[in-house]
Amino acid sequence: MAFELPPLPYAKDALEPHISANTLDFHHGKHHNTYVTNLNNMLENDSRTLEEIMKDTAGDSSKAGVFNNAAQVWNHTFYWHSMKPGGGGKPTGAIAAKIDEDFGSYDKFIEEFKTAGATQFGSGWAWLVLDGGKLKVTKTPNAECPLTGGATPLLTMDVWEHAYYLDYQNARPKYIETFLNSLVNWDFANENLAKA
Ligand code: MN3
Repeated sequence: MAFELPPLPYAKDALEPHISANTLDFHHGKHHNTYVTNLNNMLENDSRTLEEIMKDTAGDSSKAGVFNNAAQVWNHTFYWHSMKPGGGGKPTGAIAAKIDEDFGSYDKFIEEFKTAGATQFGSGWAWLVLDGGKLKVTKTPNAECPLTGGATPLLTMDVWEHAYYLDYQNARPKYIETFLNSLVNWDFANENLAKA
């Protein structure tokens, strides 16, 4: 079974002006697609799911290539769904109540998420996860994903330079601010929380 590049859940220009069609063209059409191609080149007739491959190979340096490509395929698909046209701002529903409960306030969550994204040195990801029944903000380097450590990802933000360089150059904090104010998809976080 070969893995396939999942289509974006919206049109390529749907996140403009915050994320350009040009960025999504490269990020989805080239970067994400390359991880799919690499993974298929490394695995032949593998019947495992992406999640199974990630859990089987995480932390095994002899399987780093397979892990990195599988996790990058998974993380990017999760990231596309973590944004939506007209997204951003305060959450509603169960996630809103749980944010107040576990972080103290929405503003406190925002502060932690911004800090995680801004302080992830080099390439990586900022996450909102459910871990041991509590919401937490975490960051991971490179391709790493909290699900291999037993947490349930609810939202993610790609902070690799290719996610924002064409639109924001080196201004990662401006991209993070825009992600939170104008893009984040709280419906997706609520769906993930409901399934957890
Ligand atoms: Mn990326």
